[in-house]
Amino acid sequence: MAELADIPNEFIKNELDEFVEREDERAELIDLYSRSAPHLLEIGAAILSGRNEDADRLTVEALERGTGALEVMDDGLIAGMALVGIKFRENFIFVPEVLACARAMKAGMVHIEPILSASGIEPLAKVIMGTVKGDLHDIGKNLCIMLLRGAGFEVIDLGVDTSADEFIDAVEEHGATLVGMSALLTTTMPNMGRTIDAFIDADVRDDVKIMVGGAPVTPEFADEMGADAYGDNAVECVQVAKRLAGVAG
Ligand code: B12
Repeated sequence: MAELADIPNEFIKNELDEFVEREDERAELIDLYSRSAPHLLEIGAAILSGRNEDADRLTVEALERGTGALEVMDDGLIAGMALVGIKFRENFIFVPEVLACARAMKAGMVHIEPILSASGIEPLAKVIMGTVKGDLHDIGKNLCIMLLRGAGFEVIDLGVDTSADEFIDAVEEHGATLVGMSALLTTTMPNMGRTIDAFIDADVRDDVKIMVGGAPVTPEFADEMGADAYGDNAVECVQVAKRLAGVAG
């Protein structure tokens, strides 16, 4: 089993040691960070300290030296955000700091997106993606969109705070066959169910397959709301979308 001393970045090591108290989270993060390459942990450290120019530069450098875009995203950008999430939850940092970290993450993601999205092939299916009404979190949704585009889906991004009517209108306007909803707050999760009910009331529920995700969402909750599928992360989102669209892989 990996130990704190195995993490090849002093700043990340100290932050983890100081701020992560839960044993399960400590073990999981120690494992993740000790496996990550030092140049990727530097990206994580830049995100954690909200240094967007460094996140930008280090991401470019990592890609230039041949590290795969997915690895840079998982072991650099998302890995940095994992510690941000814990510090925010435990009230060690507050909204302005989290926004600075999210901005740094976006500065890195700008370089990942075109690589993951590069595919000149006929779209597998059209997907409408949005964060539900009342919810402004979009980092996870945007990651899903990047990977969906990279896998060959055409994605129409409705952004955040999306009403049921906006989802339904977009499906009709674009002739989409898949809908993906994201929610990060327990208070906005029920809006996924309300949106599904609105699809039923508008008599268009059978025209689309609906997938849901976001940190507080569970497969059981997805089932109860009447969604067709749940995905735990961006990679699963693509797998689920392929399954719902009836395409191989
Ligand atoms: C960044 C962040 C913010 C930023 C958002 C910036 C942005 N542009 O998104 C800001 C500062 C604005 C913010 C605001 C708030 N936040 Co906030 N935020 C976070 C934080 C730290 C990280 C979220 C994140 O981006 N995670 C990283 C991404 C990659 O993960 P993800 O979103 O889960 O997405 C992955 C999967 O879930 C999945 N997925 C996501 N969507 C979908 C969709 C489909 C279809 C599929 C298949 C999969 C899928 O794939 C993604 C990629 O792998 C979380 C803490 C946490 N650990 O989650 C709190 C958190 C979500 N926020 C929280 C809170 C309370 C708030 C505020 C209410 C705070 C306040 N007092 O104002 C406001 C709410 C504003 C609003 N109306 O939405 C709470 C929610 C608690 C709860 N149980 O409801 C959390 C959990 C923090 C905590 N207290 O522990 N927040």
